[in-house]
Amino acid sequence: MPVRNRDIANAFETLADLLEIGDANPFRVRAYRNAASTVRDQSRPIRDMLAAGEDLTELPNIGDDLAGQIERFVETGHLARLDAATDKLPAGLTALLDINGIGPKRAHALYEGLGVTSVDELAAAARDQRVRALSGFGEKAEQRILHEIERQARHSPARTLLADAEEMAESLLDWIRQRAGVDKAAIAGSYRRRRETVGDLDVVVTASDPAAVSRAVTRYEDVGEVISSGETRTTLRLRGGLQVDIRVVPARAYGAAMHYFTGSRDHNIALRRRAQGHGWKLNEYGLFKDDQIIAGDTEESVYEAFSLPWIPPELRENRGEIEAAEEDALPTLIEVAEIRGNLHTHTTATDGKADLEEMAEAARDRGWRYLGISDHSRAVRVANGLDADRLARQIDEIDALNERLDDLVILKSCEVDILRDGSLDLPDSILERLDYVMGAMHGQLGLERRAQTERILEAMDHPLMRIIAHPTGRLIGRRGPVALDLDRIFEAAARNRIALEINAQPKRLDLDDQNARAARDAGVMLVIGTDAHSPAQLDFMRHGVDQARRAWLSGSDVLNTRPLNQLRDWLARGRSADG
Ligand code: DGT
Ligand code: CA
Ligand code: CA
Repeated sequence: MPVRNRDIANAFETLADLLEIGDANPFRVRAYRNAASTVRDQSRPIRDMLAAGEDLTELPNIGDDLAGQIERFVETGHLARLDAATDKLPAGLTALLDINGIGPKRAHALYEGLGVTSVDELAAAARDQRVRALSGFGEKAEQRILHEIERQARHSPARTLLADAEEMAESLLDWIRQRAGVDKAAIAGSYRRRRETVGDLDVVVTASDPAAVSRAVTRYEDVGEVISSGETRTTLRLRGGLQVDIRVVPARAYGAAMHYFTGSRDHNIALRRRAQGHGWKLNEYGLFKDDQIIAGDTEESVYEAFSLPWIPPELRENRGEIEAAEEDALPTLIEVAEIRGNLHTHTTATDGKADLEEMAEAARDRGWRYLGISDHSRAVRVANGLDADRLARQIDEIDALNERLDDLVILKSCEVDILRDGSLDLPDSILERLDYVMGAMHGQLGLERRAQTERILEAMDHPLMRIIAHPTGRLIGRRGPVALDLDRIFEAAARNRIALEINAQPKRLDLDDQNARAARDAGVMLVIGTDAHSPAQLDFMRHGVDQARRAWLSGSDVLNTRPLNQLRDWLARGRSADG
């Protein structure tokens, strides 16, 4: 199995965690974390770079020693330092660090004092009241740990972020397509509907010899476990843990199978009910009338039998799509190619990995005409947020850079923190010099609903406010949305003409599909921002577009599909009189 960038980055991160738990030198720990993020941000496979004889020490954060370690890792599939570290401390300990309130010191104490090596063991120890006896813990800490473990279990059912599933899914699909006798292969299920997380992958295949393909897939290089295998259906678990259902179907049923396994279940049930109304039967083998197949080779044929146009998978959630199709009122969904720029990015001035020029070049490479630089403000200390002086310097730098650029315009912004009372983290005197102000909350996310809502509403009353970034603050699988009265937020956004973001980071996708749709229906302008902290993350745009499509949005509903002059008009118009 070739070593992927993700494997290298994960190994370095695990190593850094273990070193930290073992109380190693913080600079060493930092060095591994930085190396992990460098590797993760490469758009090309490191193994290809090595094969091409490229020098890894030219990458940021990679010195001779790390380059050597990576090279041996790619050759042997092992990171020797990680093997050595796991001889001393069990790798399972690193999962303890994901629990709020447990840092490296506590993880070490739990291991030394109680022999805890995993989250499950920690939960058991806490339930048996063994944790409170450890020095530095006590009864309160024990209860909080148990509470956090349970809370996390609720927020992270075993689902995989769509973006994390993608590389595994596409590699598997490519491989299946290359098997002898395979005609068609595609991924259906929630993956095709572009849900933000997937429970498993559902692969539909047509082939001349189904049994041979079903046997072959069990030998795919990334298989961790064969859960079941039959002539036409195979269930696998990939090494990363993701489960895959592979079904080989007859060519004449391919469309019906794609339709059935794309789901959603609720969409299928609604369509099946229509079939019953006609006295037909709809299932994964086709659409039948008196046991005669009347449609099923293509998805279009299935919809056409109901006199419906083909419905994009992103809409198939039984949220009104069948009715809309019937009235010929399906939206023309936004596409990545319509995106003309990006209004949410970071640079090395705060916690980004690339400087202004590098980000500008990367934006131009993506065919964009404008790039908004929106570094953090001072309240976000961990990100080295900007104060007014540093922001002023960045403004001058951007002005100078814009003089030299001719096919891209850098827009000046700031992701200014919305403080607890709804005031902004920087004075108006500096905010006035920006092309637009983007507000966001990073602290005090636990306020109760009324206070949290008032806080944002106050910020939205600021005359310079133009965009609210990641409005609910949720992190998928980790942290739920803050308590907010979104109806009031939408009403204020529509009234004050403030755009709400669909943040394109795969773990945020905030607003989510249903909230973004409700916002649009309330008259709110949406904006898709990558929140990119590196050039590679500019490619997150497509994840935001996926979420926007699930929200039924067209290009015209999204601010950053506009040409620059229209965007400038929109930003400048603010809440002035005319529409
Ligand atoms: P997931 O995997 O949890 O992210 O979500 P899906 O939608 O991929 O669900 P999955 O993998 O359980 O099943 C794939 C599709 O198969 C599902 O979207 C619709 C179809 N399907 C599964 N079970 C049923 C069922 O009981 N009735 C109907 N009508 N369709 C089903
Ligand atoms: Ca699935
Ligand atoms: Ca499935």
